[in-house]
Amino acid sequence: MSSINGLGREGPAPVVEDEITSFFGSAPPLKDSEKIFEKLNRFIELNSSPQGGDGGERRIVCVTSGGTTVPLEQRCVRYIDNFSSGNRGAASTEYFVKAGYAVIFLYRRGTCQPYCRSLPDDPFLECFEFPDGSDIQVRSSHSEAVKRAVRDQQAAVAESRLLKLPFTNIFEYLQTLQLIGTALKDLGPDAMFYLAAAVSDFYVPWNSMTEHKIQSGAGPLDIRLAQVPKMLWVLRTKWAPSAFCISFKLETDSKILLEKAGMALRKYKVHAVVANELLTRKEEVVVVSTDGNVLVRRDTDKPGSDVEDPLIRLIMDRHSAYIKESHT
Ligand code: PAZ
Repeated sequence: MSSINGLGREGPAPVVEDEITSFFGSAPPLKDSEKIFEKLNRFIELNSSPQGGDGGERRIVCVTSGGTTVPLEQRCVRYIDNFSSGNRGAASTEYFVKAGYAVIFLYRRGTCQPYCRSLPDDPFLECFEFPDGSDIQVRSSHSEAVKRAVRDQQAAVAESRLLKLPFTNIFEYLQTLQLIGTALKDLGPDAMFYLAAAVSDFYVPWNSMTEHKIQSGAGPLDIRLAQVPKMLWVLRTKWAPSAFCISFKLETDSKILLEKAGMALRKYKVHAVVANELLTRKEEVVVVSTDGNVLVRRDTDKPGSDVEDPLIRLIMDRHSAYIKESHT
């Protein structure tokens, strides 16, 4: 067992290089990885060259969103999942785009998407109608919300401010994050990682996973889950060491939340940890950093307000200060 860059000897979070090598080495190949890499580089080039986009350089943030699944079979029939709806990532993406950032939205397929949060809950097909045999139309009751969502999403994509990359399982998530990390490395402090996805802590290594559907006739199921290597450390030390990095910590027990967030801050040397509790995560979060803890609350006097509105403002201010500091 060895540590990456020798950092394990100095820091409190030695990362076992063998574990990471073995994770990526034994993972099934990422489908379309070359196309993803091309898309990423084109997006980064458009947003970081002064001639591209709207003529100015933009900061780029990678927002991760939704939960990773853990397959139990290679030809996956069953998997372990988690609660994450993707609301945090989708809402944060909207606020980042509004503030002028270009966003790489690394999201779990089927979870909440930017600009779709205000759409009606009705099934998709019930949002449309054929009045008197004429062309298909959005029902008038939904038309404002649908128009706004389509307009905002299309503007963000047309202006190269939003690139969406999907994942489903833990392998695809970490492989794509590695591609993004490496692609953003040259942007130095102008790049940000905002890691709101709920990433599995345990998984079944691909090479110890059964190929076919697990048979129920074999009696009680006994599965040994390995620990997912802590990629945050590699992101911070290897993939994009100068990027501004925000991680998230979720707990259900408020008594340990801030302590765990503080531990993550020190261990992975991220610039802040956003601590939240399962039941109140849409109302308030605490931003934990070496400058102290800041409670961020949704403005309850404003109907329909999000906690992500003040949160992203705070994170952007911190990012600006970090960029300034990095250039002095
Ligand atoms: O996706 P969502 O809006 O339902 O929830 C957001 C969240 C709780 C997944 C996110 O704020 C978070 O804390 N992510 C990291 C979870 C963790 O690994 O501790």
